[in-house]
Amino acid sequence: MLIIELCPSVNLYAKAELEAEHTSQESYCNHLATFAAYSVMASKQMLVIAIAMASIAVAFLPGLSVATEHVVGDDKGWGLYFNYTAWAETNQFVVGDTIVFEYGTANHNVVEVGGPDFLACNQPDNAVVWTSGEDRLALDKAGPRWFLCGMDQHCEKGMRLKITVLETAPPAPQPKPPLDAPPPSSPAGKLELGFGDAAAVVTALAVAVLVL
Ligand SMILES: [Cu+2]
Repeated sequence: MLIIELCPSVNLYAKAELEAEHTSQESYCNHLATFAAYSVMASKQMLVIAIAMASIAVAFLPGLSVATEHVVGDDKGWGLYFNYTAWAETNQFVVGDTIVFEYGTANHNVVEVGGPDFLACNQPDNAVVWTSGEDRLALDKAGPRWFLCGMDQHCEKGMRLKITVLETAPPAPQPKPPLDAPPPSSPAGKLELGFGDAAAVVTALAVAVLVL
């Protein structure tokens, strides 16, 4: 009981264990000091591993692509009085993405057409038509695709959408270097440098943590 009262920060399980093993306060304190040292060492090792894993994930992040689901017209959905040309410009469509048309089925549908029919708001007899009100279309190949609403004069009123599907997502724009900066290295060199930097950061952090 005396030991428990002396060291209130030790958890109950540890207290019971220590009380069973140690009869003197000196013995107990030595044990506690060893225990604390091991704990600190273990937590440092865990931290180093966590930092290394996070750094590796960040280094490889630009190479990973995540499929995006584009809701056409965002919260406005597929309807009249919306600028789908402007909407398409704010989205980047990549093979593997999905576009979703959401609309009331009483008033609208989705018709996929070719370029000339798109321009003329013409719906050919063999055109593919979607009518579910929540049509999910997989963007499975690169290139342009054209969609319009086949009801009434909705296409003429702006209910048409052209998108261009890219094979792969273009690299994220890099911040402009200052004017007196040296010219950028080749793409291959850049890639090596990027990975080297990540490795250097991991090493530096690991050393810093171990020194602490
Ligand atoms: Cu319509």
